[in-house]
Amino acid sequence: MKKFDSRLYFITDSTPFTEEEFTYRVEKALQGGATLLQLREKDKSTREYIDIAKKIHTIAKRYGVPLIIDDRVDVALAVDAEGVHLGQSDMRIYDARKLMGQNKIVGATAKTVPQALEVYSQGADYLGVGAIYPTTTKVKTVLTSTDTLNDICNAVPIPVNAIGGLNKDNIDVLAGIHIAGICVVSAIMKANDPKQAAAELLSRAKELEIF
Ligand code: TZP
Ligand code: MG
Repeated sequence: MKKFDSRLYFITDSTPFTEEEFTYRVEKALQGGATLLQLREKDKSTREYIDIAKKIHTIAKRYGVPLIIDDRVDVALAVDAEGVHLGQSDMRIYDARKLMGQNKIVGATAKTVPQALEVYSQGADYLGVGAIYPTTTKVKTVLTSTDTLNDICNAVPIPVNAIGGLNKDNIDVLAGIHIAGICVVSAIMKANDPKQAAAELLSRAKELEIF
């Protein structure tokens, strides 16, 4: 069984940055303590996605942090990333597992208990659940209540991460829910100091005994 630490799962958004600024910010987030990294590209060609994934993978390996590729099993396989993350309209978890094999991480988005049970039964290794708060990150999503998040945590035996609009000043709502970690984009990506932002998120989560 592959092991991974999803306490501070940093999901990227390269949109407003030059490649140099983007890779610099990702590296700073890793220095700040991000435990899991997802490369999330929505507008790049396949070739561009693979090229940036190779660069980000090289950086992530230096910090011993697994790289998860959003949406695309082919890109994940092309760069030998540690895993893939799939939403409700992406490739089915069952099919992705066949392609990725047992040793790679296959994550899934779930917004309801039935969705969580379904992707778990198909072989998902972890779940991303949200959006807990409204988000400014480019995403088609609806809000998921903390009650539903709690129900999902109790329904499946795999790690569950909360996502959506989370930052150090609002994660207190997650206290008492048995999540494995939090996923953030903006709180780190748009921070003046991504290293400090990552470190503060971790220390606030520890202070609140969220995980
Ligand atoms: N899925 C649900 S909310 C979200 C995704 C990808 C975006 C989270 O971004 P942010 O900036 O942390 O709100
Ligand atoms: Mg997707």
